[in-house]
Amino acid sequence: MVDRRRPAEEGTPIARRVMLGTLAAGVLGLATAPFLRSGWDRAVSAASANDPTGLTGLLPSTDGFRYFSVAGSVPEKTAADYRLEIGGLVDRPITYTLDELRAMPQTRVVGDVECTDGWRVPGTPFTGVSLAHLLDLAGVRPEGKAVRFTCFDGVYTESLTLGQARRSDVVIALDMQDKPLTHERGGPVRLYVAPMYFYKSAKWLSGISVTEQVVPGYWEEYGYDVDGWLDRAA
Ligand SMILES: Nc1nc2c(c(=O)[nH]1)N[C@H]1C(S)=C(S)[C@@H](COP(=O)(O)O)O[C@H]1N2
Ligand SMILES: [Mo]
Repeated sequence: MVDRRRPAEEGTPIARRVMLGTLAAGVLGLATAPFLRSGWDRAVSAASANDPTGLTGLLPSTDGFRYFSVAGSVPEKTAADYRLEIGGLVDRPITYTLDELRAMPQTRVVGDVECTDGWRVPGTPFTGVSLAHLLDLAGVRPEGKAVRFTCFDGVYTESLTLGQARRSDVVIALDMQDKPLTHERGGPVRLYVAPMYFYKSAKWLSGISVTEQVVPGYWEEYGYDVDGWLDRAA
């Protein structure tokens, strides 16, 4: 089901700009006091986790990332209860545990992270299983032309054409910056599509389904480009 509410964090650009300006003043002060940073990060995480409006998506964290979630609260998944389901137009549907994904060959992709809102974290390493490898194991049927991603937040979805999904810089990431993905960053498993805007990189990934054609994802229902290339000339 597509949730047609317009989430506050990307829906009100003017209010957002004003609030960011206000917050920036406070953050600049903290930047010179490193011992305070972890306290700030904790406060931001706690506020984000409890905020049903999504407005705390506006709060910057000190590593350059901002927390985004179109869902008000997202359950945390551990290695014990995490599952990734692969199905749709494949010969061998399968469900993986986190340990099984960790035991597979790992690919490290270093790319820029860039949100359409303008914030950017250059040269960020993501490590995990190449999506092409998972698709090969499942055996894409001839009529399969695209891939649809679903998330255990119960709301967000994304999509890629099969050609995009098979690129070597698209990874089912378990680590970011060489550390296990935190819940805040979409762990234990998120998609990372290095050549595209970060909205393509679905957090809290729970399902990969091969489809006959591209099914527009959550933001794409609001007009975002299905082909979210960072280089607009591409
Ligand atoms: N499940 C889920 N994935 C998501 C989103 C979301 O709201 N829910 N937001 C997208 C957008 S617009 C961005 S910029 C990044 C933000 O990732 P971050 O919270 O780790 O910074 O996640 C993308 N993937
Ligand atoms: Mo974004």
